[in-house]
Amino acid sequence: MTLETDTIAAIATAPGQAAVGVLRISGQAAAVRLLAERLAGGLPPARRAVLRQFRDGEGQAVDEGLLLWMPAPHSYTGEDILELQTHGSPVVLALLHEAALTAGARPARPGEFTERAWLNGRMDLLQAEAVADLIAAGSRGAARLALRAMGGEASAQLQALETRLASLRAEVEARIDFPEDLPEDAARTESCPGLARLQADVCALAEAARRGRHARRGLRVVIVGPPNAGKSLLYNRLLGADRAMVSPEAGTTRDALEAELTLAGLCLTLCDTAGLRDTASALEAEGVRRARAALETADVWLFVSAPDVAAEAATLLQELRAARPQDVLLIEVQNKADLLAVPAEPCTTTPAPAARSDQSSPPHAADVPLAISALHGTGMAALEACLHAQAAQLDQGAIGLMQARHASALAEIEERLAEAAALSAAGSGPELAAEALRQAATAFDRLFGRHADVETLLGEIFGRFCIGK
Ligand SMILES: Nc1nc2c(ncn2[C@@H]2O[C@H](COP(=O)(O)OP(=O)(O)OP(=O)(O)O)[C@@H](O)[C@H]2O)c(=O)[nH]1
Ligand SMILES: [Mg+2]
Repeated sequence: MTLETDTIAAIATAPGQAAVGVLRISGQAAAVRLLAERLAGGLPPARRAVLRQFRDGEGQAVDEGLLLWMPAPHSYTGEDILELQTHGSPVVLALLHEAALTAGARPARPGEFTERAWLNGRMDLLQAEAVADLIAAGSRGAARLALRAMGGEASAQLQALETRLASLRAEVEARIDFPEDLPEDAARTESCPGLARLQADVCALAEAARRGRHARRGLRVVIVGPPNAGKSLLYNRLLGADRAMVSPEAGTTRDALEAELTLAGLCLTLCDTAGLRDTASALEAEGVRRARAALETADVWLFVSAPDVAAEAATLLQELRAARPQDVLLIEVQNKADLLAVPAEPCTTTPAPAARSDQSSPPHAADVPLAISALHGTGMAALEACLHAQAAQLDQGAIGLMQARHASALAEIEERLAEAAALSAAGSGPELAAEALRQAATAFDRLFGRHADVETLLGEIFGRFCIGK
């Protein structure tokens, strides 16, 4: 990948009228100096905002505003950067952008400023991706994670693991090259205690990355249960809006409805589904199919039962408990508490699982179902607190490795390390284990964009950015 050194220009602020607009230019010193002369009467002192008149391509004044010059190498891109802060008029910005192009710049591609920052060593690829994650963050948690990743937290943790893998590889390669220098039992890789520890730490990082992806997209909560349990009314109640149809007729909901919800700064996607049952109606059966598909993408199954559908609910709950994947949380609520003769117990919030990676204790939120009434709104605060606690729990221990490519690289590393461990445990000799470890190292290279077909990857990564970033 070679660095283009031509001058790029872009309107860095969002389209439309605004208080302020920014035209950003990056390039070599001489070219940027020339552009500063044409557009703003010359360079200002470095890193100091000065008030200037801005001129279009014909030398006509079009606005006045602040001019900033950040000389290389201490700038965002590592090149000279010029920023014109204008009034946020799309016309003014377009005229100045055009003037910059006439004076020798070319329009920047999406993410090209950040791409140059990476190429100039101002940040690594993971930090560059975190810039896009910060811009796209939909919740406080996701923004915080992205900021930490921009500061290099995720990169540092990965680099530490990569260094440990490198010394492990050196040890295993030595067993191939100099077997005679080693004690007999040392010819087996399993006598590398570092391998098991590395496996455990990669596994922990993959779990933290999974939590990071959750924080990025927010918790996905799918409301599920038998027909007529009050799922749609609960959906409406949680959203505070009359979105889903509610009726006493069983089998009302067919499509899976979806809406975003923010609970005290935590972003959730809430999904209402058709009641699960065997049915002769082709239309309702399609609804059931969609409901089951929605369950597959959920982080939380919010199971709703009610006294008037207790028998169906009990059978269904058994089925769901057995089918629930390890990393999906099941929250059980008993709706229509108002129908019970005895007033509902105060709602029990269920402690969220201590850690999802704890294989021995699968997360299961409720031993006692939360008693609620979607009709009267009782128990809602406890249910919201339960969802909130669960989402906050997921944010804890998360790391800003939020892209699908991070997950697949980490999975590949886990797989290769496991392969190396299995091979050595089987006494296969160090050659095969060395090859598995080499493949794990290649996955690290891919994470940092050091592999041969990096161009395609960069196209994918930076193509997702805004223009001007
Ligand atoms: N008394 C009482 N009735 C409720 C409560 N929640 C829902 N209902 C009633 O139960 C009936 C079914 O409610 P829905 O929300 O349509 O039930 P659903 O689970 O979405 O049903 P399907 O879409 O058919 O699967 C409606 O008549 C609601 O008014 C509640 O808390 N108390
Ligand atoms: Mg419904």
